Amino acid sequence: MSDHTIETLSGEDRRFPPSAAFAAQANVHADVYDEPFEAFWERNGRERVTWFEPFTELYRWELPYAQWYLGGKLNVAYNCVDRHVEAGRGDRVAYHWEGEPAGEARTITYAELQRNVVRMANALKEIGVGKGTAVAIYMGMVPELAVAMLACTRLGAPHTVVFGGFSADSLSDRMNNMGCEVLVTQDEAWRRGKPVPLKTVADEAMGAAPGVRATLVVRRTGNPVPMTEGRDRWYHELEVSDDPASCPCEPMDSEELLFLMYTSGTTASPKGIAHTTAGYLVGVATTHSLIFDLKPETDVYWCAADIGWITGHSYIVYGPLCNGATSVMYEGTPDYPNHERWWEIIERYGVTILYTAPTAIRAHMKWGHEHAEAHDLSSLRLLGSVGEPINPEAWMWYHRHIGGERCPIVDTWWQTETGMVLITPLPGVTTTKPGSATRPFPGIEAAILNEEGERVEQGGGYLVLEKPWPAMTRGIYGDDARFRETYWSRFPGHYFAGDGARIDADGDFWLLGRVDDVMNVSGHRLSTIEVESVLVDHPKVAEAAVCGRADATTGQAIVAYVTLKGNEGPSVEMLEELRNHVAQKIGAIAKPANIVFTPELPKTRSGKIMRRLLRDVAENRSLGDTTALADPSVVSELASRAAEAPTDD
Ligand code: 7RM
Repeated sequence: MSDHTIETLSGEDRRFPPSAAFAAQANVHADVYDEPFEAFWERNGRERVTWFEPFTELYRWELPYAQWYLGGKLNVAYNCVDRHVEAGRGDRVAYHWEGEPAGEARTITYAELQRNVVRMANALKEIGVGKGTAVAIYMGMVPELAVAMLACTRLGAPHTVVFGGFSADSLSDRMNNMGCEVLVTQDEAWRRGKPVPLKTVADEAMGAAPGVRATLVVRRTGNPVPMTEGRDRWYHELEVSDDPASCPCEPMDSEELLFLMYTSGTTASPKGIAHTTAGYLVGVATTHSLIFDLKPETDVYWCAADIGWITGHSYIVYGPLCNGATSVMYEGTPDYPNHERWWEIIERYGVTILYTAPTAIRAHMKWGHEHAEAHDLSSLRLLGSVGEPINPEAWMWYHRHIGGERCPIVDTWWQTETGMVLITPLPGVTTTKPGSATRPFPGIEAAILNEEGERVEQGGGYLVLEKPWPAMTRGIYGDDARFRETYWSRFPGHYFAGDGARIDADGDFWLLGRVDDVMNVSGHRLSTIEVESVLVDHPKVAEAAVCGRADATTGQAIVAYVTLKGNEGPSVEMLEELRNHVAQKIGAIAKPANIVFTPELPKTRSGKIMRRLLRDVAENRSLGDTTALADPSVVSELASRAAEAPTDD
C-alpha cells in the first residue's frame, strides 16, 4: 500500500444482512441501484414534489455550480403543508411536540400546521417581509421554529436559522453576512431546567447588526424580556388571519434561494452554505423516504437533532413534512430531568424510527442501558446515525439495547454542503457492517482518490463526489473564491468533502474523519477513528478522542484523551492497560504515547469532537478559536490534566 493513502487498521468482520420480513415490506429493492442517474432523479423530481409549473431540464452543471429542475416553479411550504391538507390528510399529526418541563406537550396536525404557518406568514408580511427579504431565526426547539421557516418559504423569503446556543457575536455575524432585515426569536428557551435568554442575546446581536429593522418575538417561558418600541413585536399580539386564502404560496423558480446554513470554518468568518428550492426539496424528500423506509400513515419518526443544524432542516422539517410524516419534536436535553427522558418519549409516542448521533449514543452508553430497559421500546423498527463515524462498539450497543437486535441501522454520511444524505445503507437491501456507511445512495457517484488523484479501488484515501446531486450547495454566500478553493481545488472537477475514507473488498465505504485530523506516525498515515474505536471497545472506556502531536523521532506520536465509564477511576495501571489494548488490537504503531483521562471531551455544539483543540493542548499551544465549543471550560480543564499526564514512549 502506498504511503500516501490512509492505512487500514480495523478488522471489523461482523455482518448484518437485512431480515426477510423487513425486506418484504421495504420502500426500495436492490434494483434501485440499477436505475441510471438521470432517470432516478427525473422520476423522483416528478413524483415527490407538486409543481406549479413542471421543470423542463433535469440539470445543468457549470463546474462548480449545478442547477437542477430548471424551468420549474414550486413552493416548499405548499409541498410540506398545504398539499397534504388539500388531499384530505389534514387530521394527520405533523408533530408530537414535547416541551422540556414535565407534562408540557402539543399535538399539531397538518391542518393546524397550515393555520399556524399562514398566521406566521401574515405576521411577517405585517412587519414588511416579502419575497426576497432575508430573515434570521434565533429560537429553541419549539413548533414555532418550524412554523417560522415554513412561513418564510411560503412568502419566498430566504431564512437563516441560528442555533439557540450561539452567542450574540455569532448571531450578528450571520445576520450581517446575509443582510437580514428581520429577526424571529422568542423570549427564552428551556434547557436543562433553566431559561436561556434568547431575546436578550438577540438584542445584543441587533446592536451590532443595524440592518435588522424588525423583530417578531414568540412567547415561550412567559418571563418578562425587554422590548424595543417600534422594532420588536410580540407574535401573539399581532391580529392577523390564519385563513390559507389570505396568504397564497409564492411560486418560486427551482433555483431561487431557500436558506443559508452557516458553518463555522476552522478559521476566518463563518461560511453561508446556500441551498435552493427544488433540488434541495427533491433530495431531502427522496432520501428521507428511502433511507428511513418511511410509511407516512403508520410511522412515528423522531430525529433527535436540533433544527438549528442541517440535520434538523433536512430531516426534522423539510424532508419529513414533504413526505407527510408524523414526527416527534423534543425541546430539551436527553438528561433532563433524568437519563430516561428519551426512552420515555419513545414509549409515550410509539416512536418507530429514531435518528440520532454517535455522541448521543455514547452518552447513553455511559449512563447505562438500564435506563432504556426500564421502557418499552418495542415500537422501534429502524435506527439511524449521523454526524461522525460511529464506533463499532457504539453501533453494537445501539443495535442490542435500543434496537432489540431487530432494527436495521442506517449510518448516514453527509454534510451541510451536501444538503442530503449521500452515503448510507438502504434498509431491507444492504448488509450492514458496524462502522461502515456502506454505499453511495442511488443516483450518487462517490469515489476515493489517492494523493495523486487516482481512483482507489480498495483501501484508504480522499472522499470525492464525481457528479452533481440535487441538494448540493449552490456555493458559499457572497464568496465564490472561497467556495472554489475549499471544495474544488484539491481534485479539479471533483467535489472534495474534506473527509478521509476507505473502501473495502465489497465496495463498502468506511468514513475515517476529517483529513486534517489524519495522524502520521513513522510515515504511516493513520485515521483517528480506528484508534478511537479500539479504545471505546475496552469495557471501561466510555469515549475516546485521539490526535497526533509533533514527535522528534516518529514525526507524530499519538495522544489519546479518554473518558472512563461511570465508576471507573483513572490510574497508571489503567493507562498501561489501555495502551496495551490498542497495541494488541491494532499493533504497536498505533499505541498511544500518552493518555489523558478526562471527564469530558471538547465538542462542537452539534456534538462533534474538536480534535484540532486536542492537538493544541497536546502541543502546548495557546488555544485557537474556541467559540464553536459547546462548553469552553472543557479545554482549560484538559490543558491542566494534559500537563500532569505521564508521557511514555
Ligand atoms: C450531517 C452533518 C459534516 C461532517 C462530515 C463528516 C462528519 C457526518 C457522518 C460523518 C462519518 C457519518 N453535517 N460526518 N456524518 N462521518 N460517518 N455517518 O453532520 O456539516 O455538520 O458535518 O460530519 O466529517 O464531513 S455537518
